[in-house]
Amino acid sequence: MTILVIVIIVVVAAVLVISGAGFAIARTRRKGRGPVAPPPTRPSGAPPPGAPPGRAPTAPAPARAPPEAGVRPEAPVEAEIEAAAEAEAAVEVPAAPPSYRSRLGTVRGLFSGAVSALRSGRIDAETWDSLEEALIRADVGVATATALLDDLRSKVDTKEIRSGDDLLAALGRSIRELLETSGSRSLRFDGKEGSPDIWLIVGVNGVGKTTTIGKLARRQSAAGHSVLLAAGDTFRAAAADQLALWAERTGTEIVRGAEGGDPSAIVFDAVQRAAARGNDLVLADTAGRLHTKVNLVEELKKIRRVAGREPGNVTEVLLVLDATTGQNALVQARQFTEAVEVTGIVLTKLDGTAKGGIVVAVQRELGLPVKLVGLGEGPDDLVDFDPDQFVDALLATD
Ligand SMILES: Nc1nc2c(ncn2[C@@H]2O[C@H](COP(=O)(O)OP(=O)(O)O)[C@@H](O)[C@H]2O)c(=O)[nH]1
Ligand SMILES: [Mg+2]
Repeated sequence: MTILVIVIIVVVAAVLVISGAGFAIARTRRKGRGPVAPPPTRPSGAPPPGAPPGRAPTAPAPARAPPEAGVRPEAPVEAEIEAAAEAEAAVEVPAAPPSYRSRLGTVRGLFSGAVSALRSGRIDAETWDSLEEALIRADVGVATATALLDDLRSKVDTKEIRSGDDLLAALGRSIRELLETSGSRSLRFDGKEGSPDIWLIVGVNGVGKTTTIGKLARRQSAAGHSVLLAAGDTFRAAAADQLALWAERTGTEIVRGAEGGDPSAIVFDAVQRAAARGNDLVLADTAGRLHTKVNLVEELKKIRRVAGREPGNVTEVLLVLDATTGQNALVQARQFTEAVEVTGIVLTKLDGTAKGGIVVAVQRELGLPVKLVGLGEGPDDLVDFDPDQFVDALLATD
C-alpha cells in the first residue's frame, strides 16, 4: 500500500515537472525573435519610434532611453524570458537591407496595368495612355514622360520594337538611361590623418535629415568608422534630443549645444573634438527653416565655411529630399543649391509613395547624383541608390 502511494506521488510529480518544462519551452518559442544572431560585432540600439514591430532586432534599452511609444508592458514571466534573451544577444546585428521590390509597392502599382498589358503582347492606344499616366503620376515630369514615349512610339512605328516584351525592355532601358549621372554615387571619404571628414546633412523640416543621420551613423560605424554626431539643428530642443537618441542607438558620440544656440559653433566644436579624439567622420545635422529663407541661406553658408576650417574636411553636403512631396522637392532643391554646393541627394520615403519617378526628375533637373534612398523608418532602411534595381522593381510583374 505504502509503495503504491509512493509510486503515485512519483508519477504525479514527474508529470508536473514535464508539463511545466514543456510550457516554458512553448512560451520561449512563441516569443522567438527570428534566426539566432551571429556573434555580436557592434553596439546595440533599440528600434526607432515608428519602426515596424519586429523588424529591428531587440537590444537592451539604453539607460536614458524613454519607453518606446506603443510598446506593450511585458507580463513578469515574459519579462524574465525577454531579459534572458537580451543577455544572450547583447548587441544588435544590422538587418539585411530592404529590397527595392519589397518597398516600392505603391509606385509599382501605378505601372502594373501597363506592364501586364505589355507582357500579354498588347501595344494599343490604351497601353500607351496607361504608360503615360503612370509616368506622369509617378512624377517623372510631363516633358520627360512625353519625350520618352515619343521615342518608343517611333521605334514601334519603324518596327524596331515588335512585341510588348520588347517595348517593356526598351522602356526599362530608357528609364535607366535617364538615371545616368556624371557624378559619382559613392559617398566620399578621404580619411586624412588628424582631419575628420565632415558630411553635412541639409534639407527642409520633416524630410528625414535626422533619421538619415541615424541610419548613416549605423552604416558607417558598421563599416569601421568612428562616427561623431553634431546636433546642428538648434532651432528646437527636440531636434537635438532626437539625434541624441540615435547616438545612443548607434553607439556614437554626439556634440550638442543649447536650444537657439549657434549651429556653426556646434559643428566647429564637433570637428575639434573629432580631431582630438580620433573620430574620422562627423555627421552634422542642420535646421531647415524655409520660412526664414534668407537666414537659412546665410546660416548654411556659415556652417559650411566653419566646418571646412582646419582640421575639418567637408567631403559631402547631402541634400535630403522627401519623395512624397514630388515636384516640390525640386523647388526646395534649387533653394538649397543656391546656398551651398550640394554633392549628392538622399531621397527619403520612397517606400509608401507613388511618386518614385521623382528620382528621375531630381537627377535630370538638378544634375546631382541620387546617392542614397530611404526605404523605411528603420535603422537599416537606407540603401545606396541602385538604378538597375530601381527600374527592375518598377517594371516587375511578380
Ligand atoms: N517611410 C519613411 N519614413 C521616413 C524615412 N525617412 C524618414 N522618415 C520619417 O520622416 C519623419 C521626419 O523625419 P526627421 O528625420 O525627423 O526629419 P527632419 O526634420 O528632416 O530631421 C520621421 O517620422 C521619420 O521616421 C523613410 O525613408 N521612409
Ligand atoms: Mg531633424
